Amino acid sequence: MKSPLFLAPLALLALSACGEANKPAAQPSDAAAMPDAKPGITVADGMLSLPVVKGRPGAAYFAVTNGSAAAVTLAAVTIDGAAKAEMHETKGGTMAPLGMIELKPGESVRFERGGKHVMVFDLAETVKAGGTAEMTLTFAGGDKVSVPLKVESMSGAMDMEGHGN
Ligand SMILES: [Cu+2]
Repeated sequence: MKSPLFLAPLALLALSACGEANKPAAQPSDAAAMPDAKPGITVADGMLSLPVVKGRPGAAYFAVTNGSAAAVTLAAVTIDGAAKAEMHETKGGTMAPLGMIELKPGESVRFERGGKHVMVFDLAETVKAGGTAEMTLTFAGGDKVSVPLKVESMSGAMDMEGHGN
């Protein structure tokens, strides 16, 4: 005669015993479970260059500096409003995907036109010149750093990343 429903009233009791039971979305443990912002990492000159032709990829540029005492590894880049972002490097007029990038203590890496860059695919209509888009750098181990990118339109002459599309 055991009913599986027997446990349900107990669970409700346990919840309301916590006191302010009216805020189910804000558990204190959620904040503790979030990845910490990577300490000592700074990002400067963040910029998102919109594609000249709608539907083609844009490119993001920034400089990241490891001000911590340990080497860090930049594993991935994501940008709000973009379906996908990839780290690339242009060399001799052609472009190749970049793997993870290690930064030793004190080291900076600059993503810039004609060099390392982040290719940004399928940008949403909401990403407009004059606005901002949030970029998140994810490091090996799961730490993240988010910064706003200044969104700018790219002049045709500067569309030189060599992707041939
Ligand atoms: Cu590229």
